[in-house]
Amino acid sequence: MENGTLVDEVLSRDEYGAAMADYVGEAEQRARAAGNRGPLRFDDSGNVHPEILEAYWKQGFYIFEGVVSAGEVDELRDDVAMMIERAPVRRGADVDRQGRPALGRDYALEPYVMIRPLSDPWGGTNKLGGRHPSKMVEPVPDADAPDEVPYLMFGCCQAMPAFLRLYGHPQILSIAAAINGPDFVPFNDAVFVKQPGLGGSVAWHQDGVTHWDAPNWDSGIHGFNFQVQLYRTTAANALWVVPGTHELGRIDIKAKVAANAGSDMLPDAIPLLCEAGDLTIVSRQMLHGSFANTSPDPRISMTFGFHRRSSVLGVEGKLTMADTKPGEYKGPIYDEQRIFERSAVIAVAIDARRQRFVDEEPFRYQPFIGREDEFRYNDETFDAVIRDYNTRDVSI
Ligand SMILES: O=C(O)CCC(=O)C(=O)O
Repeated sequence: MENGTLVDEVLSRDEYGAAMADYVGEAEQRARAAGNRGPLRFDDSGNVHPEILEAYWKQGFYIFEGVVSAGEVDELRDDVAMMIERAPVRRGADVDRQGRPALGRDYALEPYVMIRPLSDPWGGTNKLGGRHPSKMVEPVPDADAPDEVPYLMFGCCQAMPAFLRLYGHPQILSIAAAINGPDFVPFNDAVFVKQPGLGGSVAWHQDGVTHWDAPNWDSGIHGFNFQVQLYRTTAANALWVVPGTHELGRIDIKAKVAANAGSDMLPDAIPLLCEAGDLTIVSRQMLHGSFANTSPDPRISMTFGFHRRSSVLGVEGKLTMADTKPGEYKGPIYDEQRIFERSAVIAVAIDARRQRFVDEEPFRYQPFIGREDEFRYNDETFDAVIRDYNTRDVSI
């Protein structure tokens, strides 16, 4: 079968894989040519190497190889496996597949987004401010697939001790500081779950919804997202990006797909090919998305983002999961208190990590320097800072 418009076709898992094969093969070559990858390097003063920052700002993404150790990846895999197992059996259910209480029934926010296998829950909807205007191809899952599977899992710092420790990773936080300044502010976090033959697609989109028309708009104003990969990614299951699009302002994605004969296989996109333990950074202004995972390989992406303080302080939150038309949602104003409370998760995460990795030099997070003792990881701070922390996310 030739690559082309597949949106109206009913394709099995195998047929879809075959229809994507040429496109995927060519994109892999483009990905290898794009570079922008390698180990995290520092200059003589201990700052993230300027060549890396230059490469990030030029293309809007970077792949840091081997940032998270194999042992830590194993701990993360165990916690993610637990969270997947404890997912409600379907939307709204109180029990998991084995009839046990599903995880998170006592959380302020539902931690699971459940979807039909291989579906695209957001494309062509008003969800998340309508930022996914075009529907992806939805292949038909195998007959024995469950009715619903986890797509996204939230509340990671509360649900998974290994994730909380990852959130305090000194090298990862040093990249955040190099890009968004030492007083950087957290955005949100989630696990993108792309199980083999089941994982849904994420329609092409740009993340930011707030500052596109701002007089001080620039290519970094909506911040960035990190992803730590727990398994090797392939072109068939990876996150894809269109390099350089973080500099272009708001893109007419519908028109772009229409100009591509209606196909979601955008010609200039590349997959982010990683090994387990690699860390990717992607500007939230990049055009990015992912295809339904019809492949035999899992992708589990621990995803968490950061902003510049100036992009969020005094700014009204405009991003919501709810079904609202662009510009319709009125969120909270992010004042000093809100930002401090959400940032405290980083301070506690740094201490949780210090308690586990005793030989590692902890990251020094500027807004909490001198207040470290108030934010040690213990039962009290778990209740005060971590429990339901994602009700305080800073979403633009
Ligand atoms: O990992 C994916 O497939 C999608 C990630 C994404 O859309 C994001 O991080 O904003």
